[in-house]
Amino acid sequence: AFPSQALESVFNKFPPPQNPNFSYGTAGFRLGASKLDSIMVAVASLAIVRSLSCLDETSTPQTIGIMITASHNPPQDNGVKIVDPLGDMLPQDWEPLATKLANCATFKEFEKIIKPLWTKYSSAASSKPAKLVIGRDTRESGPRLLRICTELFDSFSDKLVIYRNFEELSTPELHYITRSFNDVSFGVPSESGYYDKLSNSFLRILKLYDISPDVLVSTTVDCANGVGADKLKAFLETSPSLSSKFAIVNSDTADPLQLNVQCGADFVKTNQKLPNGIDSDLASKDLSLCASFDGDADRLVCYFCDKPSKKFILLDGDKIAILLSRLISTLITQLPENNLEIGIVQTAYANGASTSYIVNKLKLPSVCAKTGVKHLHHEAMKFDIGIYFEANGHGTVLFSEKFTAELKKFEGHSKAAEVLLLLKELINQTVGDALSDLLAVVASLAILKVDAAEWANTYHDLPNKLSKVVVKDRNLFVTTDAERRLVKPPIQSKIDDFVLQTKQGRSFVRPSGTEDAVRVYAEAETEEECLRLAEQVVHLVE
Ligand code: 16G
Ligand code: ZN
Repeated sequence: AFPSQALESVFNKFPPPQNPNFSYGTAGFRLGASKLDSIMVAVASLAIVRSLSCLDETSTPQTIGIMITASHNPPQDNGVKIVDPLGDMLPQDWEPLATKLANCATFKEFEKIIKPLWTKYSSAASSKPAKLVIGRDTRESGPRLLRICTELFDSFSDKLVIYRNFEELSTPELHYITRSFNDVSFGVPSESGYYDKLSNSFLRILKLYDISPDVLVSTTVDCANGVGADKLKAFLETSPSLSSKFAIVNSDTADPLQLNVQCGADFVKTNQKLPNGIDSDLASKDLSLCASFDGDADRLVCYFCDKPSKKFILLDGDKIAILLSRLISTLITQLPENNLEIGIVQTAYANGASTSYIVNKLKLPSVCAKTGVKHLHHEAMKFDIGIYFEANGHGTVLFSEKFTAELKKFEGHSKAAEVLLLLKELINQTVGDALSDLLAVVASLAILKVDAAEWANTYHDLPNKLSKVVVKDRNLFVTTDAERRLVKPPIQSKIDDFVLQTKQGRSFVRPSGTEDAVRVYAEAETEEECLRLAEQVVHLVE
């Protein structure tokens, strides 16, 4: 039965504001942590309904994940998103429902929406309980927001809801664990299961090439003073042979105000400079590499400083995609035979030089998707091996069932097949994962025998600039063609004119999905031309 009373009492304990106007955006709900209480009730309720609606072959509800995080946002923000049974994001056609529930001002309105769905799905599930897992990053508000969810679940009998509270998790861990609860072949649904899967596959790949962990590049990892620090430490404790190869900086999770401050993947990518805690001497040491995670450890960027000049050199999501593509396409050519289709998915933010490299040098198909992980993920799934990365470092490689079936045929007599199958274990199949991506990068460098400098030289980024323009109403900006062209307002032809006057020029305008602003990207052959193009387009938008 629908637990009307229990739900009402928790709803009223965390009442919504006067005129709620929340929206489930690119990465769920994300805002000032003090405003999230009522949203937690809405999200936890919707997650129950989602679980009841996702039945396995025995008509039992599958496990749904709830992740409380605001990624690279400042410490005082927080957010929450729902993770589907296979570890992917809540489907887009459910997002408006999340928005509607969060914007109910009274329990009456709320019940009117949720009760019919709950009743319908619960009866299809023969009243079996919904199943949930929940986790949070290290933000100060995390435990409080998490307890609103558990308070709601605890107010129902366990005939209605069964949940597992993991407290502190990285975003990719929560995705992995959610999937593992529903798919035993994926892994053991615990943190140690996750660490074992990563270290086993990583060490087995090295072993196939007789690479001892001692000869790997030494990596300094900036963990953004976030959850990644605790998790990387825990991972290294379970893999002692790797612990001397990874040094952790920015690991202060005890002081929540340090999260993402002057450090982390977003800081490094946006400012194109070293984070606190890594100086240019450290960053220019031989046989070494630096890396930054973001606040919830689902994004990775790498970098180093050129030795004589001490110049900062970024290896962003585009470069990571190219490195992994090089390894994977090399392995594919070593297979006895195959008809697997590899593709690379990027967004409009990908540097034009990286896209040219994909198309002209790697001769791989390149697809442009809208910004936001779910869009890239969706496109990548269309390939047998889909490599997707946002320039900001969020990405992964998806290997299809056809891939597994084809390669199993060669097991035992093709090293390349064995390595490819292990890469499927090493690289998180659910979502971008800084730790798993970092291990894949380190393995790729060792196998391809390239160092950071040579990796950086694969191609040279065109000068580019990203500007933020605050406008009256960003909803007036409507894009098409994977956000590369504007439909409204009618300024696209003017942008086209400016681009045509610029050597290797490219520019686009898109409304942000996370902030009340419009973003303008410009790229050109020279720094000077790039700045001019950026200025011209910003001027059109203002
Ligand atoms: C969200 C997205 C991120 C994207 C960013 C763009 C997820 C999990 N996160 O943080 O991938 O790059 O939004 O922000 O999808 P913007 O729309 O404000 O430019
Ligand atoms: Zn993140």
